[in-house]
Amino acid sequence: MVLRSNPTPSEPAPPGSSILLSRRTLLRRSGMVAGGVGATAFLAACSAAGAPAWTFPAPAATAGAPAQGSSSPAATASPATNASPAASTMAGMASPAASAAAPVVARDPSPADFAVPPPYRPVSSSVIPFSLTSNDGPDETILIATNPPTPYQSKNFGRQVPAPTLRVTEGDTVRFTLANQGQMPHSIDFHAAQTAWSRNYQEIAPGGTFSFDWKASYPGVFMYHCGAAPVLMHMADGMYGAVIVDPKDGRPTAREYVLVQSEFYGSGGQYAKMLSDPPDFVVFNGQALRYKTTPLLAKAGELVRIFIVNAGPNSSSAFHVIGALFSHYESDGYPPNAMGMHQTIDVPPGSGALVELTFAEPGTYPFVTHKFSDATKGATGLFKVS
Ligand SMILES: [Cu+2]
Repeated sequence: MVLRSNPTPSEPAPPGSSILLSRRTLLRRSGMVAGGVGATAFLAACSAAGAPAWTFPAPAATAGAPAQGSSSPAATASPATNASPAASTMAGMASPAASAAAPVVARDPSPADFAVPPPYRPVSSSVIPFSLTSNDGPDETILIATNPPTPYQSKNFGRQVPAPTLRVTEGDTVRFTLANQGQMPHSIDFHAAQTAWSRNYQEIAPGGTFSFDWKASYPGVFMYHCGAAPVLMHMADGMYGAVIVDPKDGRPTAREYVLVQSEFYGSGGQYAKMLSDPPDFVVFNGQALRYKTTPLLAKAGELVRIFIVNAGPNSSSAFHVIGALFSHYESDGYPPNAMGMHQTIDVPPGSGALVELTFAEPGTYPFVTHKFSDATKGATGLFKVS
């Protein structure tokens, strides 16, 4: 199926360096992240898709032994020059010791229209193909925050974090294929599927390909992720995405968004940091404060539906929209779980939810996890309602 074929309703970022400047300006106004803009980062190039990329000096040789033999820059010994966790990450990436090595390019974690899921369609009489690549290594560096610009060496599906959203309909059969393009084993775990872990969720060696069919028996909003050991690290490094299974008869017409909440620890591959919690950044759709700079759009009076997945790996989401109430809530996005008015919903790690709301009047409405330590670390965005 074609993924994310809808035009995005959020405002497109301006091209070239103005992307960075406008983001910085807006972030300063937001006052949500402390610290200045790192002088060592600069806008380097635009990808084919028009997404901005940032280039950082190469990291120094690693000084420790990161988990799983990863060559993560996380273990560099550069001292932090600033108390902010983001600034220490920058310091780790920007060690002058490695000026002869190739610079690190950090790209936008996910497409600009990621928040807009593909449209509903009726159940298909044929099998739905869904293919992913798994990736790791220095080429998979993403920008998890923009103020200051903060690179993170991800592991990912489809070269993006979060991974592509799969949307199918109750009763569909999915033919899934994983091609491991990484340098370490990866695997898949679809929470929407019912199949033996020992059969279909096993690790695939680098260069390997694996395929299996599964049936979307339950409508809902589900997480999928890599389950390769250590699973905490593969998830925290970015290997997760959302599956939306629509009920057979669809849902009422609404403006729809998908939000995947997740956490980042250090600059990639820092297993001890992931184990000890707390995170340095908590984000929606791969980057801190992404939707403060490019708000999600809506109109007063229209029905808005949000599919939420909390990829964790450690923190629950207390999802809340400031100035609005959810008129409808389904734990796991499962229609029989439907409940009425909620002010804040709990989405545990590894879980999903569906909420619907209607904005009463034009204006700006922040959305957050009401666990405010996490909201302050980047899990804050805006709805701009006309
Ligand atoms: Cu993996």
